[in-house]
Order: sequence, then structure tokens, then C-alpha cells
Amino acid sequence: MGEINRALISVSDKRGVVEFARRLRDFGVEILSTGGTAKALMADGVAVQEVRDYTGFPELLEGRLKTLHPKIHGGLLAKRDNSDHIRQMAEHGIPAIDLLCVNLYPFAETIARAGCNLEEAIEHIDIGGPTLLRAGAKNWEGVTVLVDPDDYTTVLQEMEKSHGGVGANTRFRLATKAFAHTARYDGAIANYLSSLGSDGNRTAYPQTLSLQVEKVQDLRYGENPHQTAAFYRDGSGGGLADAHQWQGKALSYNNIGDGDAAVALVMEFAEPACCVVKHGNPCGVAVGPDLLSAYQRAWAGDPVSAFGGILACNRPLDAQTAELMCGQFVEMVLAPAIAPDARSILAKKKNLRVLAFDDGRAWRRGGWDYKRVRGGLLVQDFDQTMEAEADWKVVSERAPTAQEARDLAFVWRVAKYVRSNAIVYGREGQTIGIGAGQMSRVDAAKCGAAKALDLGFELHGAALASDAFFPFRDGVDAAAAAGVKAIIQPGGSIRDAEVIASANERGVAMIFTGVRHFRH
Ligand code: 93A
Repeated sequence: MGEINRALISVSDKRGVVEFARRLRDFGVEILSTGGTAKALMADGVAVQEVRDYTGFPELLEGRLKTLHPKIHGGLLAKRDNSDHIRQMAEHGIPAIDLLCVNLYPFAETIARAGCNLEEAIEHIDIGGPTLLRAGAKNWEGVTVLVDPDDYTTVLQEMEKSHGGVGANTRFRLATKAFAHTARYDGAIANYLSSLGSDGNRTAYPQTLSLQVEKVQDLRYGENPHQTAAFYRDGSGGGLADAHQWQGKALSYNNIGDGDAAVALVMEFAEPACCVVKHGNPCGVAVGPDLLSAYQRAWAGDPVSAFGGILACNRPLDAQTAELMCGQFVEMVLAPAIAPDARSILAKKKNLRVLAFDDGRAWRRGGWDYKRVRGGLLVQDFDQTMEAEADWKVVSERAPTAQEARDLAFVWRVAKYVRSNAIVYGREGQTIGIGAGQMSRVDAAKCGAAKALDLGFELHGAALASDAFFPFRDGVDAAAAAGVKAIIQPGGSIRDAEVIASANERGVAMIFTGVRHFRH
């Protein structure tokens, strides 16, 4: 049991450190500390010895040299059960340091500040801190290493139970955490510096990219039962990695992928919205005056496909809506909050996964989207764009009516979340037929129309969105023949003139957005 006699504390984030050090003193631990930390501790009446007095060597170079001294690093690195090490330590007057509490200069916070320049960033690169941490963590059998103020209590409780010692399991776990901490720290430095040109200006993407992810949970299996899988958080905050699961079976790999797509889609809308997602694509989406009607109309958009789907709402889930949801077979329900009475209603369906997600973060924010390909990683900005409707251009002879314009705005938002080639039919804030993931646009148009008719919807007067331009007029011909009266699409095909002619022949209003929303 690693008994603790001497500790070194050197922290930038001073949260909780005074109380921690005071408790260490109660255990009779001798405390060494660097300038700022020593000052903070002594100001609160905790007795410490400054590292410079301990080593007999002053802090130099504006603090760049504080702890880089053999008496410090020898005390951390020496193996406690190695007679040679013990002899050399005695010979050179190096006492063992048994606990190390260090967190680093705030590099990530510094570079995140607007106007931070290269010089400032470099001054916030901690050298001594990571060196201490790596030394202590390498020698975890003799040293307890803390990088996270949230671990202070655990360590104190363990010392309480074990007469001032910390067990091997805890020391090993903390050492692993310390290496993850320095890896993340160095990764942030490398990412930052390699995204700068020699003039100090940012280029688009870093030359090297270090990613550090942390496991949220192991999953029962991957996309299929013969694939093993786990879910990791990437530190960007929010998303399903930080959602709260109120009830139900453990999340599956496919649940997480579909849930992410479903929430991103409903968060696109300002008014109450609900969607049903299956296999990464929405099958029914609707907005309404309240969540109940949005849910009913989203479900009615394609009740056949909705069976076993994922439901997402952009408003707190109320009891009435929850009651209706219970009447259907679904895998998972997601909302920014679940009202207590809705919770007790859903509790009747024990297997149903019910999650509350943080609606303030991640869904609408910029950031990087990664896609793994063999031998590499594709990195791009998330598609967070939603063009201003003022920039849309009417290209047909007939302009859309006010109702058609509202319908077009709705189906266009949905199309952004449907896999390409995507065609979305809808009216009055409800999708009525979605053609997804087709290899030709005309097939996507036919597929969506066939679904709508199959489900008994009337396509006459419906609106249509196409996630990218129509390469030929055939897709528009098919949709117009089916009764569609308004179409929204990016435009930009060399055959735009033919496509517009097709719309005009049948009195269809057509808008070009100028922006494409492929989703693969
Ligand atoms: O400038 S350093 O890279 N050189 C060092 O020798 C050193 N030793 C500890 N930074 C160093 N530290 C860091 O100082 C720690 O990692 C901690 O973040 C900070 C605490 O300084 P102070 O106690 O003066 O507030």
C-alpha cells in the first residue's frame, strides 16, 4: 500500500487544492510546492516548502525552470524496491516524493481566446508539468499522480481507509489518466502549431491531427452482432455522449447513429418538431403548433416505415404525447427533457429507451465531421449552413404562393438530413413521401412519390425538395406529372434551362437555393 509521506503540488487550476493540501497535512504529509501554488496554500494557512528552497535552486527564466531538477525528478522516478536506486538516492540526498498533484498551464483555453497570438500561445506551453506527470505516472508503483481536482476526494477517502496509503489499482488508474492528460495536452499543441503558417496565420486544417477520445460505454455489438463496438466521446461536448438515459435497454450502435441523426434534424426547426428515423434516414417529419400534433403528423408521414423507429422531439416531452407514443412500437424516444408525468407513462414500456439530450450544445454548433476511409480519415466542417431565404431565387414563370413558400422551406430543411440522392415531398409542415439514398435522382423522385401514393397521400399541390440539382428534366417531369406544384433545389446543372422548362410547362413554381446539401 503506497504510503504517502511527501507530496509535490503544482497546479494552474487551483480549484479544491487548498482543502486537499490541508487534508494531506492532517495525514502528516510534507508538502512541496511551486511559486504560485505555494503562495495560495500559505495564504490559507497550509504549511508548505517551496521547491526552490527544497532544491536550493531558484525559479529561473520567468518560471520556465521551476521543477526541472534531479532532486525532484529523482524523487519521482526512483523505484522503491530497487536497492541500487535506494543507494543512489541516499548518496545524492534525494528523498522520495510519493504523491504528485499537477495540472498544466491552460493551453487550450489560451488559444481559444480571440486575438491570441503565437507568442502568447507558446508561453502557455507547459514543459515542467508534463515532465513531472510522465515521471510520476511511469513510476506509478511508488507514486500517486493526480491531474484532476475531481479525484482529490477519492484519494483522500482511500488514505482515510488505508492509514495514509493509496492502493495499486487507484495508482494505476490515476497514472493512466495522467498519460491521457499529457497526450491530450501535447495533441492540442501539435494541432494548433501545425495549423499555422510561418507567418503565424491559420491555414484551414492542421498538418497533423491528434484526436483523443474517451470511452463512454462498451456496446453489446456493432452494426451487426458479429462486430464488436464501443462509443467514445471526442470532447467537443454535448450530443448523445452527454445525453441522460432515463430508462430502457442499453443503447445499441445503430441507436446512437440514428438518434444522432434524428436529434440533429429536429433541432433544425424553431417551431415544435418531431421526426421518426430509420436506418439513418427520416421516414416522417412534421412541425406543428405543439409537440402532440407534430408527433402525430410525423408518424402519419409514413407509419409503415416508422415501425421500430427512433423518435426525436425538439420540445420537452409532455404526458399526452408520451401516452400516444406508447401505443406504437419504437426503439427510442429523445427529447430535450422528459416531463415527470411523461416519465411515469413511458416507464410502463420497460425496454423503451428514453433519453434527454442537452439542447444547448453541439447540435447547431460548428465543428469537424470525421469519416473513416481505408488508410485515412476525411475531415470536413459539419454542414451547419442554412441559407437565408432572402437569397433564394425564383427561376420559374410562376412564383410560389405564400403557402407553397412555407412548404418549400420545410421540405428543404428536411432534405438536408436525407441521404443522397434525396427527394422530399411534403405539405403544410408534414413530409408525405421521402426518396432516400438512390443512385439516380429520378429514382429518388419516383420512390418518394410511390411511397406517398401508397400511403394514400394526395400529391396534387405538394412541395418537393431535391438535395442537389436535377441533372436531367426527367425527375421534374415525373414529380410534376404526379401533381407537385412547387420545387426547391440548388440549381447549377448544365441542363437547368430544360429543367426550368419542364416546371413551366406544368405551371410548377421553382426555387434555386444556390446551395447543395449532399449527405452520404
Ligand atoms: O514553466 S514550466 O514549464 N517549467 C517548470 O519547471 C514547471 N514546473 C511546474 N511550468 C512548470 N510547472 C507548472 O507550473 C505546473 O504544471 C503548473 O501548471 C504551474 C504552477 O505554477 P505556480 O505554482 O507558480 O502557479
